[in-house]
Amino acid sequence: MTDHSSAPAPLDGPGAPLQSEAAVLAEARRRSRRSFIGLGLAGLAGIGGWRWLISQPADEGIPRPLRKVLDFNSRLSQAYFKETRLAPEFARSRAKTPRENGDVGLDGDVDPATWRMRVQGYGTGKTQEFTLADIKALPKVEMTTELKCIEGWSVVVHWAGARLSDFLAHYPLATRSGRPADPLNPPADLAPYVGMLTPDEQYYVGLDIASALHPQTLLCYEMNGEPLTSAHGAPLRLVTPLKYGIKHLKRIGTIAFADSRPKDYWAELGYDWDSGH
Ligand SMILES: Nc1nc2c(c(=O)[nH]1)N[C@H]1C(S)=C(S)[C@@H](COP(=O)(O)O)O[C@H]1N2
Ligand SMILES: [Mo]
Repeated sequence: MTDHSSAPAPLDGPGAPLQSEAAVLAEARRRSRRSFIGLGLAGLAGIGGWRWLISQPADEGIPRPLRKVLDFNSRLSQAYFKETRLAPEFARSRAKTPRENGDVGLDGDVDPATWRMRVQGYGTGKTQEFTLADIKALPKVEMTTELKCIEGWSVVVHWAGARLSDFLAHYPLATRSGRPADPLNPPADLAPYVGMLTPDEQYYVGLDIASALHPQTLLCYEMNGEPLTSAHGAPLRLVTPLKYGIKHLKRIGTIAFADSRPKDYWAELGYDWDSGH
């Protein structure tokens, strides 16, 4: 995956026009040369520019010129994404407890003994239920990585859980054929996207399959050596340190695979769908 001339895997769904990786990176260089990359509102001179902007037709509720910048950022993070690129890891002694941030979908408490994770098979469409013991029976992976929030804070946390890729190798639910998902050799029948929802479906995230199968993407049940508390997502949450905190869905209820981008709570509010960093 070092060949920058080849187009990235079709992460944008069937038929979607995808710029090649080289084209996206060349465009990024061109834009940064012209100090264009942070365009946002700064590139629009004064109030006249703002009037022009808000008079533009809207796309998903966002004026089209801004939507273009968001879409461009999204393609950029896809172009930089490699399954071999790892988020930095830190000494465990640096780990701290993050603030309890975001409680959408976390009303009430969940009993870990009766909780079930429901996974809808891509091929069969049938839902299978898993207990916390099923997740804990998979190899336990520990890592000390940074949780970065779009609000501008970040904190080093020690996480433990099972790799989502190990789960999908063991329970072959992500392929049409029923073959195990292999992150190093993704078959053509692998689902291109994964969606996750809280049990009450109030919070939800979408991930491209490469991010889902990344070795640091965990179905996480421990934070700093202790079982997750309810506010941090007990009994099971997602941790995916190449993405901002908004993608780290707490209290997983349902996982489903999809052919196009699953709905995403913060993308609906205008954030970049990929939210990589
Ligand atoms: N169910 C759910 N998960 C969520 C959120 C939320 O509101 N509801 N907020 C997200 C955001 S914005 C961040 S920064 C992280 C924070 O995780 P923490 O509370 O463990 O620090 O959780 C993410 N997961
Ligand atoms: Mo966040």
